Formats: sequence, structure tokens, C-alpha cells
Amino acid sequence: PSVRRLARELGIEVDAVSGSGVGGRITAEGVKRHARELISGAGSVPSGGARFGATGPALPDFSGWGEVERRPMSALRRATTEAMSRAWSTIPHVTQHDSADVTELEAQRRRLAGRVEAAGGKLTVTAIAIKVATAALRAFPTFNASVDAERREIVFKRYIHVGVAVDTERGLLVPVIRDADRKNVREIAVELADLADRARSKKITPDEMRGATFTVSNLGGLGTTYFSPIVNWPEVAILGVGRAETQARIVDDGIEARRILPLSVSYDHRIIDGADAARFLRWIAEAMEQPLLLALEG
Ligand code: CAO
Repeated sequence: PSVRRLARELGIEVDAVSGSGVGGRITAEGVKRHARELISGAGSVPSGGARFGATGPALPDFSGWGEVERRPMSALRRATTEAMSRAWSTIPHVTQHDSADVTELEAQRRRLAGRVEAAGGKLTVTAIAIKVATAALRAFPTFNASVDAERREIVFKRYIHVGVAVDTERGLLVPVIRDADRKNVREIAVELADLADRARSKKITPDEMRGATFTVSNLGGLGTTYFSPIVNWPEVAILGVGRAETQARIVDDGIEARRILPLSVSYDHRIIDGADAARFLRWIAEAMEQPLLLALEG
């Protein structure tokens, strides 16, 4: 019971802790170790990285204005506050927006959906956006890099691991699709379904949330349009995808109903210039507008 209580206080699911005691029993030390791993794993914070002060100025006494209630943050919420504060105060952020006419892509997505479902995945905008992003990252390697400010170097990674923002009951988790550039859309869709499922059922491991080189965040399922995602440090860019909507557009002097996908990219302005970000995002938009382009140039 005392170990269960400790787990509850730390916001840890006791079933997720591996039993390291006699006969595979879960110990207090095991719970604490799991909490530490979760904190260093969430938000792709590298293990062994220095903790980042996420406190701010002292709060006023709210009770002077009305009743308040205080609740402890869960381990995940604490990790998220640290990761966000670190990213926001380390990276000079800029966000740019663009949109893609995905009318053709949507028609193909519907036609081919069954093939992916048969393999256990769902052919969604997220899976396609991940694939397109990997091709864009190959064309624009700076977006797949990190900044070593101390040594004044840019670290280019020769691998492409894409983190995917997953909205769970506990909060935001970012599982990673490794070597996403070497996987086809179907493989990505199947892996994404599995990772998102396990993130939501608390079965994801900290290791599966580390090592991303770029992140995709699709809020489109929730109905939002353009937004300004925070770069997942030590990455240097993140793609935000909004909800595709049918809009009236002028095509060849006539008005047509077209499916328009809002796209946003936030980036680290220390190593990425605005013009490069505009080219990068346009590249992604064009690849989504003309799916064959990926096979042609991706
Ligand atoms: N435009 C239009 N429709 C979209 C869409 C988009 N951009 N993205 C998803 N949808 C639709 C899907 O087609 C699906 O519709 P149907 O049920 O009719 O098929 C529905 O919305 C739900 O999609 P989904 O969530 O099941 O699947 P997904 O692969 O698109 O997304 C995941 C997976 C894990 C990215 C998503 O569930 C999620 O958690 N998103 C939130 C991410 C988040 O919190 N980001 C903010 C982090 S801070 O930057």
C-alpha cells in the first residue's frame, strides 16, 4: 500500500513500473526511478541533460480575491513544464504559415484507405504529413539539426526520427517514429496507430519518446486552423497541421470547392532564416498538393 500511495502521489501508473524487488515486487525505489525516467524522457528531453529551472516569479496570494484549490502536478505535467520552459527560453522562435490545396490528395486518401486499414493502421493526414516531412528534411538538412551554442557548431543528424504529438488523458506525449524516412506511409500509419494507442493506455516507454530530430503536431482532428507550436528542444523545427476544410477558391478564373489544409512551421531562428523556412514549408505544401512530386523529387 505504501508503494501504491507513493506512485499515486507522483502521478505514476503503478502497472507501468517494472518489478525490481524480490519475486518481481514493485518497490518504492522502482517507482522513483520510473518517475525520474519519465521526467527525463517526456518531451524528448535527453537523459542526463541538466534540469532546467521552470519556476517563475513568486505568485501573489490569490486567496485575497477568492477561494482557491491547489493540486500537485503529475510527473508528466512537471516534465512538460520543464521541457516547454527550456524550449521557450533557449530557442528564438518564429512561426510561419502556409496552406496546401489537398483536394487531390484527399481523393486518393479515401481511395487507398482500405489498404492501410487491412494492415492495422489508418491513412490519416498525420501519417501523410510525417512522410512528406521526412522528404522535406532530406531536402533541407538544417531542419533536422541541433544547435551546439557552446561549441558554436551545428549538429546535422544523418538519421530522421519524427516525434508525433499525441494528446492523451494525462497530457501531451511525443512518441518517436524511428527512421521514418525509410518507411512508407502504410508502415508509418501502422506504427503511429500503435504508438498513439500505447501512449494513451500508458504502455509507452520513456525510450520510445527520445531521440526525435523533428516533430509533427496535428491538431486538425480537434478542429483548429493555424497555430504556433513550440519547437521540441534540442530539435530546431516543428510542423503544425490544422484542420482541412472545403473552401471556395478561384481556379482558372472560376470558383471551385477545394480542400485546404492549414500548415504552420515554428523554427529556431538562430540557424534557420525566414526565407529558408518559407521554402521548407512551401516544399511541404507542394508535396501535399501534388502527391507524385514526392516520388519524383522526394
Ligand atoms: N484535417 C481534417 N481532418 C483531420 C485532420 C486534419 N488535419 N487530422 C485528423 N483529422 C480527422 C481524421 O481524418 C479523423 O476523422 P475520421 O474519424 O472521420 O476518419 C479524425 O480527425 C480523428 O483523427 P485521429 O486523431 O484519429 O488520427 P490522426 O492520425 O489524424 O492523428 C494523433 C493522430 C495522435 C496525431 C492525434 O490523435 C492527436 O493526438 N492529435 C493532437 C496532437 C496535439 O495535442 N498537438 C498539440 C501539441 S503542442 O504543439
